[in-house]
Amino acid sequence: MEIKLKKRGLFIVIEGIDRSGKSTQCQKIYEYLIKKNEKIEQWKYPDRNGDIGKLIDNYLKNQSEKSDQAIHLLFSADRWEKNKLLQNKLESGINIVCDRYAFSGVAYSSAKGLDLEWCKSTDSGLISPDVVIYLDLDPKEAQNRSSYGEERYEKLTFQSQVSKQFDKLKDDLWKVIDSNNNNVESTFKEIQIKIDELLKKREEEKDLEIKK
Ligand code: NYM
Ligand code: MG
Repeated sequence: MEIKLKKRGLFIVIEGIDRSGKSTQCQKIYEYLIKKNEKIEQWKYPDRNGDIGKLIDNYLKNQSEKSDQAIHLLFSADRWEKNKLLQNKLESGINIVCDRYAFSGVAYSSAKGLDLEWCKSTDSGLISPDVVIYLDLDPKEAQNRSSYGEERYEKLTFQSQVSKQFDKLKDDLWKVIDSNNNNVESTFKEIQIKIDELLKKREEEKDLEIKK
């Protein structure tokens, strides 16, 4: 009998409007999993260091113009470029915590008026996350946070529209966390519960695999 251990890493995606605290929570998750002796990497989209990411970075900093469709496709291409690598990492047991993913792609582009289904279609077939942790923040509250307004998209009316589009994407995979209180620790506590649950589930699946 061949014993095949199912040891796929968890793919944890963090989503939210700008300034909702995603990067801080990604770092907290990273540190938490390191403490648990898990293999873990932090990823972020857009990947501003890559070839495609550089084009996106220029656009976000208002140093270049692109049509809404073209920039949507670039964001999507940025994810496709790393999809195989992501798959390999997960299959080798590395957990990935990712700051934004295709949900941002759909929410931001459709907030401009592009067709929601078209926006979704360009990411169709990418690896699905195990959970989408959505940091829910009132766009008015986001305005008061540091560095707000430096990049394209960081305007109240647009962020409110993005928030409405995110609402349309929520499903059973999502864990929505109210982060209006701006309390890093209490927000993380809720995330931790979800992560513990996923780790436990994965262990149980592994046990099942061994018994088969
Ligand atoms: N963004 C991000 C998109 O419009 N589409 C996407 O697919 C992704 C991943 O880029 N305002 C937007 C959301 C942000 C901006 O992200 C850059 P960040 O996390 O602020 O660096
Ligand atoms: Mg931002």
